[in-house]
Order: sequence, then C-alpha cells, then structure tokens
Amino acid sequence: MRRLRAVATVFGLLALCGSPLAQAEDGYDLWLRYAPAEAGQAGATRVTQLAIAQDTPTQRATRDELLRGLQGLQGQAPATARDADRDGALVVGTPRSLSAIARLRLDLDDLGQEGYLIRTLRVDGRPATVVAANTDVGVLYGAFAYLRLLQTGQPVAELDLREAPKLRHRVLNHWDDLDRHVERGYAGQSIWDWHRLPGWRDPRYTDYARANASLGINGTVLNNVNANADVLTPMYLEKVAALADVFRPWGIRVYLSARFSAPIEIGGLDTADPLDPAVRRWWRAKADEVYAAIPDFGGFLVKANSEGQPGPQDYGRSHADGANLLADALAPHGGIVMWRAFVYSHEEPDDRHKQAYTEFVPHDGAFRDNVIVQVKNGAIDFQPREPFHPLFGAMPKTPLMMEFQITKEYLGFSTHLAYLGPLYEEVLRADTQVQGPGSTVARVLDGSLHGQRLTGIAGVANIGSDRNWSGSHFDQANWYAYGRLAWNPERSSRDIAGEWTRMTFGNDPAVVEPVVGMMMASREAVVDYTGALGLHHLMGRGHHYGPGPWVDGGPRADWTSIYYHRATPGGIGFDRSRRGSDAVSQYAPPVADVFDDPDRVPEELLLWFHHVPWDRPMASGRPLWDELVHRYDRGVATVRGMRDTWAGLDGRVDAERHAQVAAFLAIQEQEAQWWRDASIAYFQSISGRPLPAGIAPPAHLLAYYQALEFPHAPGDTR
Ligand code: BDP
Repeated sequence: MRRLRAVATVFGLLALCGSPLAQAEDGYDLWLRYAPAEAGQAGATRVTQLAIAQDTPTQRATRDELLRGLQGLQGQAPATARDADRDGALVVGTPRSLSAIARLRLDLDDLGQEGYLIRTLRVDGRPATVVAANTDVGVLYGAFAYLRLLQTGQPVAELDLREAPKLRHRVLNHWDDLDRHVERGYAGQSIWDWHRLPGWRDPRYTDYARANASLGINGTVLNNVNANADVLTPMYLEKVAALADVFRPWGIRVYLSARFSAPIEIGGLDTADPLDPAVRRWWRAKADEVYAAIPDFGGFLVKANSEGQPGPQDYGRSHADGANLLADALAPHGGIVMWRAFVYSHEEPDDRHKQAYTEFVPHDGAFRDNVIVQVKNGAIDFQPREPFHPLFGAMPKTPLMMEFQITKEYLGFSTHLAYLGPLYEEVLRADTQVQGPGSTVARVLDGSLHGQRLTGIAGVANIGSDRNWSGSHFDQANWYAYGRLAWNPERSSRDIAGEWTRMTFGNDPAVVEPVVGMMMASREAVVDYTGALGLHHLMGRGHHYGPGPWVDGGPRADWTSIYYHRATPGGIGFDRSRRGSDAVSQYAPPVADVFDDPDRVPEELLLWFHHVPWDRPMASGRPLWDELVHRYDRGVATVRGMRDTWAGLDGRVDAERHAQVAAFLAIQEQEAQWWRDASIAYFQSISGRPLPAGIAPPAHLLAYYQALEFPHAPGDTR
C-alpha cells in the first residue's frame, strides 16, 4: 500500500529533521498503517510463527494481512506453517481448516457465521495465541482484531476474547453515479472506474475491501439511490461481477440500487406496475440474470416515490407492493430488499417529519420476510442533530435497518473536523420506550426488541478517489466509527475515537488524549455554529454548502429553510407539539409527553418541537435569543480551540498529515465564523433584538451573505 515515493520522501525528511515523526504519510493506508510498535511493546508482541491454512481465497487474504501487519508492527514477518511447532505461534483457523484448532475442541457455538475468539492457550503443549472461528470470514475478522490489539498497544499475553456481530447486514451505501460523480461526495470522484471495468481491476478495490473487512463491513451498495437503470444491463452486470470477485475473499457482498422503472427503461415494457404479470416476470428474469453473474449477490436497495423517483405509488400501489415485487424475484436466490423509508411527497401538505411514519406504519406486517425497511436516523435528513426517527419501535412486525450518513453533507463537507461517533451513539442509545424503558434504537436494530432475525445497518459512504479516501484525514474516523458501531451498536464512541487515533497517529499519549478531546467536542461545535437548540435545515439551497437560513421559495416549501425555523418577530421554532403538527404523537407516549412539553424537552431539541418567544428563559438564565447567539459564538470558539490543540501537536504527527489537518482547521474556523455571522445577521433581522453585551457583530451586512453563490460546489444533485 505504501508508495515508493513516500519512502523516498521519508529519507529526505529524515535527513532534514532527524526525527522519525516527520515521516511523510498521505493517509492512503487508513487505520491499517501497521507502523512499528512503540518501544517496549515489540518484544512482548512477537509472533514467532504463523500457523494457518492457505487453501481458500479468504485464508490467503487472512495470511497476507497477518504477514503484512506483523511485518510492519514487529519489524519482521513470522514464518508460516500448517502446524505450530514453536513457542509463541499464532494459530489461526477453523476446526475444518486447521487440525490444530480441531484438536483444541473449542466452544465456538455462539460465534455464528462471523464471530471469532482469540485466546492464549497451549497448542500441542506449546504456548500459543489462537484465533478461531466457525468460518473463514470469522477467522479473517479475528485476525484483524488481533492486529488491532497490537496496533493500539494492548497487552496480548493473556487473551480471552469472544466477539460476534450484533447486526447481520453491515453495509455501505455509495451514492455514486455511473459517470463517477458522487452525490454528496466530497472526496473526489467515485472509486468505481466503471469505464475500465471489468478489464482493469484497480488494486484500490482490494484495499477498499481490506479496510471494510477490518471493521466487519460485509456489504456494499455500489450505486446511487437516485439510480440509473443501466447498472442492471448485461454490460454493467459484468463490471459489477468483477468487483464482487475482488470483494468476495474479504467477506463483502455487492448490492445494487434498483430503479423502480427499470422494466420500462431497459426492459421495453410500458409499465412498471408491481402487480402487472409482465413486470413480475421481468424482475424475476433480471434477478436470475444477476445471480448467474454474481452467485452471492446481496440484493437491491430502493428509493421509491421520494424526491421524484419512480415507485409503486405511480400505479396506485403501496410501498409493500413495490418491495414485495422485488423480494419475490430475489427470494429464490436468498437476496434481500432494503426498501427506504425516506419518503415525502409533493402533494402531501403535512409536516415532512410525519410523512414516513404515516406512509409506512399502516403496512407493518405486509412486507415479505426478505424485506428490511431502511430508515434514516432522524425524520428529516441527516441534520447535525435530530431526535431519533419515530419509525424506530413503531413497526414491530417489520425488520428495520438504520441509515446513517457518513459523508458530511450537513456537517461541513470534508474540510470540517466533525467526528460523527457521538451522533451515531446518541441515536443508537435513544430510548424509544415502546416496550418500557430500555427499548433503545440499538435493540430495535439488533432484533432483540421485537424478535427480528433480519437485521442491518447502512452508512452513506464518504469514500472517493482522493488519495486519503475520505477527503480529509479525520473523515476516515467516521468510516471507522460507523463500521465499529455496525459490528456492535453498544460501543462507546469515545473508545472508538481512541482506538482510531492510536491506529492512525500512533500510541503517544501526548497525541492520543488531545486528539480524542478534539474529536469528542467536534460534532457539538458544528451543531453550535450551524444552529443549535433544535434548529435544522438552514443550509444553502441545492448544494447545501454554508448557511442559508433565509432560503425561501423554489419548487417546494419543505426544501426551504423558513419552513423549518419559522422565525417571526414573536418567536422561533417548528411547533410539532400536540397543539402544532402533532409529530410528537408518533413517538411512544412517555417520549411524546416529554417532547410535547417545552419545559421537559431536552434544550437541544427545543426548537425542533416548539415555537417559543425570543425572550423565553433558558437553563443558563439567558433569554433564548442571547442563548442562541452564545451558542454560535461557542461553536466558533471550539474550532479555534481545536486549531490551537492541533498546532501543539506539530512535530508529534508526521508533517504531511499535520499540515493538511492544520489547513483544513483554518478553513473550518473561517466557515464557522461565516455560519455564525450570517445566521446572527439573519435572525437578528427577524427578532429585532440587540446583540448581548460583549458580543461581536457580524463582519458584514445580511445582504452580503445572501448574495454569495457557489455554482460549482461539489456533490450536488443532478
Ligand atoms: C438527501 C440528499 C439527496 C439524497 C437524499 C436521499 O440531499 O442528495 O438523494 O437525501 O437520501 O440527504 O435520498
């Protein structure tokens, strides 16, 4: 993975600075850098021999990864063998792949198809570390876990770990178009080089698979939910099959976004009506064709009757009719349908917050067994903070999967440092209370609340062809955190931040502590400078870059900002209480009661659920207007603090990455200030209130901010 050029640069920099910390790194290696262990640890972690079978592609991938990792971490790769005959061997396999594992008679029952154990044991009388599982892929995950222990400087002398994923389908959603444009992508073009596939299999595809497998991500939807039917034509299926071949050894299945009207566009039919026999035949034949090319194809993801996409309602049919059509076609092959609940229609005048629930709850129980409904974390759209989506817990007879956004459409694209772990954790731990306290969103997802067996989670990828994959070094942490939480939604985002930091920047506590501190404060900073206290959907029109709280007019009210903040001289906020749109009643009664009451709703969500006067007293003692201004200021100040912290790490982090992060933090500070100033200028024009004492006025007049245009901002829709 590392480039020769990087090596050359290393020597150059070493000569210049004499410090190994100045080693140039471009971020391509992600959290799989396998940099030499810290002094003192190398001896303790020394693996003398690797006992592993090498018969299947997954076994060979596991071997290669372990050799690569151990070579990097301990300076020397161990010899490989089929049987351990030295003290200190790493013995890796399933009872079927390795007789040494079979002889140990380990209890692997509860590990399922993807779990693993890692134990310090005696193998044939010699001390050894064992990584065992029921399947090759379980072993692969165990191998990555073992390497992670070494990378993060954990003691490995007496190990006894067992892990199995809590969710079955852990997938990335790429919003990648076939011409390599990435919708809401801020890391360059799509990594899928469709034109050169299937002939050219870019080695990057393997590195992509390695990175995902290291987290336990086991599926990827290759194309945009705003889908082009061409991906289902024979020409593209051949390309998809080539990618599937690359990913298979790493335990990753491919899925495709299916355009509901494909039978018309590429099938020559004059309808896509889900109840039409010719349409049903077409999808069955298409599924057969897909599976002939890709025997382990995962299934379809569908965005239907949402934001102009075709769907079953075009024919007077329901979401269940549409999903079941595809489910029936995939069922003979074991495929699944991930049917999105991100729907809100043109004609519907009701609060957009309520529409998915209104449309889906009546169909609870009407979906086939191989359908899972994919629900965004909140009811609007991946805002910096949203309450959990009311569908979680409200469809006990239907499997629901989570959709998080990893790409930061609303949190500063790729230049702002915003660690999303705390956002994910906040939603996963939210208590729906549908079956009393403890009915968390995580338990809806893992199936334990309603006895679901089909479980899953999706993350809208932030991956592109930029050398560092995610557009910024810190955005790699969001891919990482998503993957780790997909494996176990109960984990703490702080622990994950620590793990990622160690693997990405090394184990020096003088680096780890401040970096984790920055990460943990960063999401709240974005909330503060883009609009705190439950404000939402305040960004620029279309491209969503920068502030646009004044956005009004255009094709639909719920694509404006004023629809959401409803600011008037008298007050601000969207009244979703029982006296307003009544969205609160979509939550279980104990939650609804809290959200309904402006005195009990968490202050962070006040303006999400209530329209209140500007002078409403807040917990701080300040009136609402002053509090809002205070939060805008606080957000900018936090970013300034992050810049200072990072500046203090100069010399402790390699120069190349340090410089880019420093430059991006400078952009973030400027843009946080812009958000703050533009927002204060706008809301002050409505509230008519003076700025609190000591608060700096915006740098420009409101008209200046309103006139800014960004015609070629990245990631826009087409
Ligand atoms: C919004 C994006 C839009 C997506 C849509 C979706 O702005 O580009 O197509 O969500 O999830 O966040 O379908």
